[in-house]
Amino acid sequence: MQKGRVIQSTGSWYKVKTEDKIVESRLPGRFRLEGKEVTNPIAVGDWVDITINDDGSGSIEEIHERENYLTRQATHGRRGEHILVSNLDLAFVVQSIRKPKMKEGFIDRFLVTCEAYEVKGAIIINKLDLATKSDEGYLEDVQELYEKLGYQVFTTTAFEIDCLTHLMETIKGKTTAFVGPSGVGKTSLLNAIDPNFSEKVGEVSSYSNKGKHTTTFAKLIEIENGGYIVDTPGIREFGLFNIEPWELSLYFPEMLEPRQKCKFNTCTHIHEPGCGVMEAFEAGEIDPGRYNSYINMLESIGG
Ligand SMILES: Nc1nc2c(ncn2[C@@H]2O[C@H](COP(=O)(O)OP(=O)(O)O)[C@@H](O)[C@H]2O)c(=O)[nH]1
Ligand SMILES: [Mg+2]
Ligand SMILES: [Zn+2]
Repeated sequence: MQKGRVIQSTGSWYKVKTEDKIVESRLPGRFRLEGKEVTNPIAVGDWVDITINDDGSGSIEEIHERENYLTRQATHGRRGEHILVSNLDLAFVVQSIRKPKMKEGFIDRFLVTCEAYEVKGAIIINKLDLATKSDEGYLEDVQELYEKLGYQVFTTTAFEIDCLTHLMETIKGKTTAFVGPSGVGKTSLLNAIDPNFSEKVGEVSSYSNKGKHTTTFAKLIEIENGGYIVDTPGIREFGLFNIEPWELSLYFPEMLEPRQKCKFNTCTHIHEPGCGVMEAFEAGEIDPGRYNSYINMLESIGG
């Protein structure tokens, strides 16, 4: 038996990277019957044990327990969830200081999703070269706010390699994802991190065109310095899902302590009497922008 990691999947074949090679592997039928809530029993990112067949292909015998995983709702009328990727060490939300302007609501929504899925979240603010004198104070405030909450903040210019040293050290050897709206510089950053990145992504698209629905499966792209970056179309939809209104504040680190003082355990922290979160907000202990994001998210999930 050999241990390996699933780095690509088509739904019937899995590319498993072992210590010394990549083995095209299949999953014995019995696994398919097991997972009831998920549509894919094996996901990209999974650690598995395989045996090697006479023809050199692999058979997946065992799946190691997942540390975490991201899902989205299954498509094509199927019930349950589809696992996009598992065992993610760090997920970055990418924004740019200008062109397009930063959207803190996007950052907060992303971070809440990270908390809900137990994935470590971090922030990249790109296009630092476009920052004006008037942005300086703002950048400092943003950095301080999120770092105090436990999220690393990186400020980058994709075309200045010196700017990227810290980020590159951070992702080395890890499995990471980069999420963000179009135009903020994700592709530029990834190409700076690994000059062959676009080529490696290109492979997956042409591969996907051969089969149906394969684009919904993720791929782990091995980067030059060691580590993997997740490439999946579905990761853009990385959004709130299955979060109940009363639960939302569990995913705001700054609300964890204050919410324990709320009179009602289903408190949504907007109008209820005896609310510890509102008390903390009024005492200036919760950032108004974050509280505003909380209210917007609460409304979007019907709270
Ligand atoms: N000024 C500046 N432009 C950037 C930077 N990073 C990316 N861009 C530009 O922003 C545009 C969008 O970049 P791209 O990497 O395609 O963004 P993506 O949609 O997030 O993948 C392109 O014209 C890039 O050249 C940066 O750090 N500074
Ligand atoms: Mg891009
Ligand atoms: Zn409350």
